Amino acid sequence: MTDSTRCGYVAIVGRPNVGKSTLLNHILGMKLSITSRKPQTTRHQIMGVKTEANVQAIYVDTPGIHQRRSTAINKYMNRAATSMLSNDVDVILFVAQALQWTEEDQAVLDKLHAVKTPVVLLINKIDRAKDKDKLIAYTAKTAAKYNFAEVAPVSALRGKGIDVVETIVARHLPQSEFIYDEDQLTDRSVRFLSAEIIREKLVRELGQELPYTTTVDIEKFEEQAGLITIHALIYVESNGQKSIIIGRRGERLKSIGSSARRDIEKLVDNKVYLNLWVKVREGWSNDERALRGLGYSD
Ligand SMILES: Nc1nc2c(ncn2[C@@H]2O[C@H](COP(=O)(O)OP(=O)(O)OP(=O)(O)O)[C@@H](O)[C@H]2O)c(=O)[nH]1
Ligand SMILES: [Mg+2]
Repeated sequence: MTDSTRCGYVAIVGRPNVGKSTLLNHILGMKLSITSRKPQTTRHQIMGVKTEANVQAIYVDTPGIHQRRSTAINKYMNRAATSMLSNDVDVILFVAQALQWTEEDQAVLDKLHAVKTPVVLLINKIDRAKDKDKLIAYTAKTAAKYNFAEVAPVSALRGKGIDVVETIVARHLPQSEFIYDEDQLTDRSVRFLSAEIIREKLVRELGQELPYTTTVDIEKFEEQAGLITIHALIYVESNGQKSIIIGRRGERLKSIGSSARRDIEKLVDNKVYLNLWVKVREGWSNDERALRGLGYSD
């Protein structure tokens, strides 16, 4: 068994919004990590295991490494991502976006200079790059910025080039017994994933600034007679934010609730009753203690 199987850890890193979580979901063939058009959607490390034939790849999606704010939650997110660079991983997937190179991309790349792990450059969103000559030039220029082990153009959204990524990953995994059971997909609980789904709907529904000041805490998660009852608290930092989320006659909260419920039902394959409350907790996102109580602890 040990000489024929390969198993190891794969970190997915990059600046916010380049498509890291979309990539993980496509590889796993399920929606595990939440995604949105807004940067800084992922806040925690999310582990997803893909076992196929004699290869088990343990992917870890990370928050986009950024330099925008220095509040406690932003520091937590950057720590959650950069700790994967010093951890014992077997290969790092560095994701960049086709035809875009920003200071934030450069800052992530600078951190990679300190690691010895092989780094694979993935140029994502190639479906958006209509000018192929420009894409080729961009790829060559980006590939020359670092001693990458390999380079692959992909579209995480359309599933292009993902099989190539998996082949590259397998090549970098050591011969080892599987660490997880073959049918295990993640180490995250359904409770955690449900809170994430609610947060995804919030991020998708709300304006640019508000998602940073909201978080979701599951108060009750109970299964009884074929029904899962979930009571979730949405924390915000002011009354103004609370009324934005609730919306006119409660309509926004209702629509957030029903789309979250539908996704949670798919995840748990069960009927779900979801109850959402919005609560003001001033300054939670810049308060280390409050953050720990809300599940932001490393
Ligand atoms: N056109 C196109 N859009 C993509 C592709 N991959 C991701 N996206 C979109 O890019 C946006 C960001 O995707 P995410 O997967 O949330 O990005 P992320 O890197 O995980 O972002 P953070 O968690 O904020 O760091 C979403 O709107 C995705 O649908 C792609 O291959 N093509
Ligand atoms: Mg993400």
